[in-house]
Amino acid sequence: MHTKLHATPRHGWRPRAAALAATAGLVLTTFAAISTPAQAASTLGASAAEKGRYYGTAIAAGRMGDSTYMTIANREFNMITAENEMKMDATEPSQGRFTFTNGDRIVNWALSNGKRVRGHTLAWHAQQPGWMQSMSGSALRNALINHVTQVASYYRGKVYAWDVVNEAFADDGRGSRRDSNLQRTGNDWIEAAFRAARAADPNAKLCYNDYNTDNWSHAKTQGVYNMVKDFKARGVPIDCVGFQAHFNSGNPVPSNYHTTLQNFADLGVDVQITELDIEGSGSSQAQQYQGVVQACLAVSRCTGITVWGVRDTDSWRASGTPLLFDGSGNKKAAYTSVLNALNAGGTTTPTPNPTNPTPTPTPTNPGGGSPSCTATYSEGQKWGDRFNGTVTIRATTNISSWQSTVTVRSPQKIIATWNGSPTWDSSGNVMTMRPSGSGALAAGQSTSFGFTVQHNGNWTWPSVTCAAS
Ligand code: 9MR
Repeated sequence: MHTKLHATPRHGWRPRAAALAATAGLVLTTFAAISTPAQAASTLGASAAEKGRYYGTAIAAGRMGDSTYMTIANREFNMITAENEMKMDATEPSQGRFTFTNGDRIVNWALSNGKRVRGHTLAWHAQQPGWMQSMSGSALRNALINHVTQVASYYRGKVYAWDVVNEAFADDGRGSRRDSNLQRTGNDWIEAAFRAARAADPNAKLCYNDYNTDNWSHAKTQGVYNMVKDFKARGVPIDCVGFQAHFNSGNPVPSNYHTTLQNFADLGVDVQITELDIEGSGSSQAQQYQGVVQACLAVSRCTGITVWGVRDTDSWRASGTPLLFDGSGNKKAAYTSVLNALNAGGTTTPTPNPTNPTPTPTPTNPGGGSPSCTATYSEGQKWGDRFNGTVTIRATTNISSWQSTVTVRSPQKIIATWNGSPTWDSSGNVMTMRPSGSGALAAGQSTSFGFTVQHNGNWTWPSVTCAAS
């Protein structure tokens, strides 16, 4: 029905309204169906948001002039990682001199398009600036802590989650730490980096991020698990674990992925798939991509999935065609399987919420012939830290457009939206939602949009209003 509405040529309101009114019975039935939770979203980000999650990609600053790339990135993804621009060599090329130009290009584009940002990465044995590679001992430890502090402070308030430490475990089959100049400063270098990051940006989620940690039976997975368990036991600030998830035929998506994600989540951390790519093609690739979505949706603390690039040709492993769009920007079978798996939804455990009031429609412009509409809030899925809501906009007269305000109570925060174009007031508590296409509705017709609220302990429902023109 949305397509039909939007596709109608815009030449005057009356013929259009008459035509819509003539099919009012059909229209009402269709909209009733749309407002059920089974509504199929048409982009990865929107569909993931309906499940209280995100679907993201990595962006390279050097490709931001490519309009095909940017159009896909903007349309499909609602979480953004800088592929290289926020790493240590990029942000502190000489000691004490910080450069954020390219990181800022990506972060500002993401935030101004309503997307969130994963920061990648504050501490890593690779992609260190030359000056750091040759350092050791307490001088290196101090330089590391200063780097973490400066970069996390600079981006304070703009980053949803930081990969504080990247790839600190070895592939030695023993689950031990990787040797590196950072490791040689002392085994506590990882927790020191996490504490510095927490002090610099108390609201960012702090993640440990690694690869080859997807299979529960691998020693490396166990090594990371034991570190996270120890951190939680000793109060080291860690909020999440990132699974890079670089797969190929020699290292396929493990059948126990769900077990791995759930076991980590049970330690009291969020889990995220942070750099997903799967080499291959056709249905075998598509099935593996589907399996990753299903594993994440089955774990309520799996908060989102990021693919490591947009088109196959943008990938660090381009020859393995590991992504969701081909080199021309066409959707691959893998894309369709991801979208279908997201739309098929996941099972989550609702949290009891006894204090909610009964929803009351908010009439505006009651009576008279002036344009009017109502906004009705209904609750959606709930998770430990967040809940979804839907607002149904119903036209009480013929209207050519509408706008709706959604007010949340601090410390609540709206972290994702779908099926509308949001703007925000300066407090961040009041969102004004406008239709993303035509807002025209005939009297009695309705449409809906949705959003995710990170509740931070406050489960109060948002208040909603509607204004029509
Ligand atoms: O995709 C990144 C590529 O452009 C860089 O050349 C490479 C350099 O190390 O890093 C790639 O991204 C890596 C990520 O930062 C950490 N996990 C592995 C990724 C693929 O190498």
